[in-house]
Amino acid sequence: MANWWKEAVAYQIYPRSFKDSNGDGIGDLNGITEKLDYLKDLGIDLIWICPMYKSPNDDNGYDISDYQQIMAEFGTMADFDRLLSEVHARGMRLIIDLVVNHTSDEHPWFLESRSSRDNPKRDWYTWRDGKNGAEPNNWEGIFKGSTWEFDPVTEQYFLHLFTRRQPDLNWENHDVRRAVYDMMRWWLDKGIDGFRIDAIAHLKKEPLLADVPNPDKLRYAPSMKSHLNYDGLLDYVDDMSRNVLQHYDIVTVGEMNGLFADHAEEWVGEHRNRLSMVFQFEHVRLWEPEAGLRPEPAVLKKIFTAWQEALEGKGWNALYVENHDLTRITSRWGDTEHHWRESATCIAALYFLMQGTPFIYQGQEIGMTNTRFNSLDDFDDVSAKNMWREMEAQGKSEEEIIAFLTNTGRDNSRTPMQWNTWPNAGFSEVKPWYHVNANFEMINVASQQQDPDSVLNFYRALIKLRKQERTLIYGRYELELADNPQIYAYRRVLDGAEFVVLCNMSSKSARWTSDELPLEWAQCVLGNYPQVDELYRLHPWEARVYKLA
Ligand code: TEU
Ligand code: CA
Repeated sequence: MANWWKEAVAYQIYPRSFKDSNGDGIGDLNGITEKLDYLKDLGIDLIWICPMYKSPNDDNGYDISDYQQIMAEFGTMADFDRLLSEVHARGMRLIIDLVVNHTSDEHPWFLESRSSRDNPKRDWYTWRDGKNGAEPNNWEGIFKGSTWEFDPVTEQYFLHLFTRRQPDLNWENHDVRRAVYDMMRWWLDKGIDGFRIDAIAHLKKEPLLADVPNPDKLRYAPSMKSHLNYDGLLDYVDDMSRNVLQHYDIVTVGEMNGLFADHAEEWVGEHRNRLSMVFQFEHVRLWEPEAGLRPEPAVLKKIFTAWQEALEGKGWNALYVENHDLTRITSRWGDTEHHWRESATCIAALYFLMQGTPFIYQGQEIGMTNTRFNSLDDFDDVSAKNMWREMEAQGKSEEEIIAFLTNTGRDNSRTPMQWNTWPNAGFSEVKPWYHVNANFEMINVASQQQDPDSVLNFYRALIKLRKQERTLIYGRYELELADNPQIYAYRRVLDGAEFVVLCNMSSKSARWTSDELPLEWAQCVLGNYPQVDELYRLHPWEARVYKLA
């Protein structure tokens, strides 16, 4: 079924690092408004902004202390209303981050809950007695350490899957859900166009909160089995859908780690009335815990093809390769040393033209790369700092820790947006809250606007092509050259129209034969090399798109 959000190209904004409008070094809502023409001109239809709510910023806004106020550093509610109406005035749409697995420990709900054991909101969070003078169970949190924090006021522990300043809401409690739904309606009635639902995979916890198996005798053991996509989670989604989502023409994207293609239809199947799309994690967690390794094309083929086939005619994919929790894709999958431009554009063609709604993370469209860290002081992210402590306790050297976090750290994608060659990359007139990547004079929007062969102009061309060709939106996906070890190729087919996308995912040239996949030069409608010579050979990281019929 056709839908506006299926035809949209989406762009994710991390407000703190996008554009500072008032010279305090921190990105803000008015900064986003200033750049709407840039986004419109790029071809963006849908904008997702990461949390802009009131927050003590323990986890950069993912710890919310008031869902109905704007973080002072980002501006005011009037600024938000203006942003929303300026987005709509340009024919674009805006979705916001719904962070309801947890609140900040400064949220009034939590302040009440912690105040006494018999407070009416006590049960809005999960409180338990300790066990033998220690935590109620042995769960390790997502950001390391225990998932429990002792609170001296009432001498019990509260549950937090993320930082100790992000206590988990108790979704079993109906009053919690009602309060969340009221808040959601408040935003929807304001006119926002939907939600990206944060950490939705973790809302449901194993009911007994029992210890997890701990064969290695760790102090705290990996606990995902007890709260990642746990049995019964879909009941919460149905409840939210019945009470809120179904009553609006909106788009929803659930952040769904722990979901695999074989169950994807249950989440986004059109007749299920649950979510529009999910951000699945299979292609971004390939190499855990040995982060930083490049996946073999064969592995990517397997994952993407499974998702494409699972949802064909049934539901819709969210396509993405970057976000604020991941390292930069050109550093991760590409070759920034020898083929920066080619690998940035090749990866773009690869994921962008599959069936689904493509999301671009700020800076991805200019091929921004990972940054450099020289010491612990260079890291800002709370999860990096926790990881540092953990690795230090394991006896790892400073060098090893820096190397690990350089390859995995979330700070890589949180450096300020590189707008031009001015001081601070044009992000701010003053020293930004976080360092600018040293390569901003080479990689920035202004320079790439001028250059017809830039990464930015390649994205522009991809977006334009997708908008012109229904086949590239709704067409069926078919894997081609399945056994080629370097080339990822696929076909898109719709009512007799056909496209082929070919991507050499390696730094060596790659061949195929006309028997395997016959093509003609005249059919080539887009490529990332200015000059191409051999029809059946691709240069390193070359990508081509062919229109067959
Ligand atoms: O990330 C949560 C998230 O990625 C988990 O759902 C995932 O299972 C986990 O990271 C596995 O390693 C979201 C936000 O994107 C992130 O920025 C926040 O820090 C986090 O939630 C807490 O709100
Ligand atoms: Ca500012």
